[in-house]
Amino acid sequence: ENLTQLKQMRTELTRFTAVYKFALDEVNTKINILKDEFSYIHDYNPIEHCSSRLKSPESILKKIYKKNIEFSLDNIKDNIKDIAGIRIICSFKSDIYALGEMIQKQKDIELIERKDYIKNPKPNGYQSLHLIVKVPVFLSDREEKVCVEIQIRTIAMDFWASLEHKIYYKYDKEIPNRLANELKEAADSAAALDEKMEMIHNEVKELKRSNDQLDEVFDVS
Ligand code: 0O2
Repeated sequence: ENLTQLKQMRTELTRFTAVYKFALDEVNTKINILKDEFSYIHDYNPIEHCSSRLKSPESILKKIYKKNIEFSLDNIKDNIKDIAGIRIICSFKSDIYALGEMIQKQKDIELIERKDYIKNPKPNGYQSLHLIVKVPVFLSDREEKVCVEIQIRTIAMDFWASLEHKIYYKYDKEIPNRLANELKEAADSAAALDEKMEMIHNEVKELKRSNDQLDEVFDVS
């Protein structure tokens, strides 16, 4: 009796984490299709690169503990939305929103939450677009809707967030005020850099367009 129960628990736990891996694979495929389609069909690819990760059991437990939630698979499912996480690094801010829309519009994707930390950066300066979505995963005997967190940001935003993450942990979650201000200033510089690069990109795009038009005129005459 006990052995059967134990076996069942083990199967449940394995299945619990496995579905997040499947969901991650599904969303990764979606992103790769978009990326490949952009490189085959359009002459511009907005995706610089992407990465994905499954939250480790230790991190899940830590988060459950921090949020003061009682341990159960259902509680984990309902409260930890970033067990499966994907990060997409885009070239420009406008690409972030365009890509976010493309993902949201897909029929089998259900948008659960959208946090725009670009329009409303966190007080420390953190910028990113976060989408929490649910995707259907088809198993041998059932279909499960699984949460995936998608973070979309530019290279500059990612540069800042990666280093901030390191510094934050290095200082054991307590940064002196002066450094916090400097960190915020660095985030503002990153945002200014993004704006400048996008402006240059748009101007060159416009130049190319008028050059192409000129070429067309000469071809006709
Ligand atoms: P890790 O190590 O990346 O997994 P939640 O805590 O997720 O239940 P919350 O706080 O409303 O709810 O979620 P939010 O704000 O959308 O943030 C979730 C994730 O965004 C974090 O996951 C980080 O990856 C990233 N993030 C949010 N704020 C910051 C920040 O100030 N600096 C950096 N570098 N990353 C940030 P985890 O689980 O906290 O961390």
